[in-house]
Amino acid sequence: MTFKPIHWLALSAAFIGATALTPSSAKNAYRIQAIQQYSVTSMGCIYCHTSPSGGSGWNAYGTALQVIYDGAAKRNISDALYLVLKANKDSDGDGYSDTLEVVAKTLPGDKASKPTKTVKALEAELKALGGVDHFKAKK
Ligand SMILES: [Ca+2]
Repeated sequence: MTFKPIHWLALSAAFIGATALTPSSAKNAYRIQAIQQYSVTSMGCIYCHTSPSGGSGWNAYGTALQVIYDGAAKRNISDALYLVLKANKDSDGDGYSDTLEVVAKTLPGDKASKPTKTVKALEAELKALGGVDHFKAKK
């Protein structure tokens, strides 16, 4: 069996095209990082987006994350995922900070999703984890 150069080039181009980082696989990389860093078992697009299928609409938490990620320093996603929590904001205005929502495994960008525990109880859980630094990327 011999390779004809022209076919080999076409095959290589097809392979490169299939494995190049597409926008959706880049987003999945962000999601995989967030799942690990926030200690959740799964994370839907709705965590950051306004639609369960993702797309260009961002909820309040997704917008806050984007602002940090795209900030002057152009951070990596793991630093941005930590810094957005360290900012100690309540992005969706439901009375629970984004960090406490991550502890409670509710959605920090959706006002309709909020913890059933009290702020005080969640603050105690966060303290037991070692504070917001618990959500820093493990290097
Ligand atoms: Ca919420």
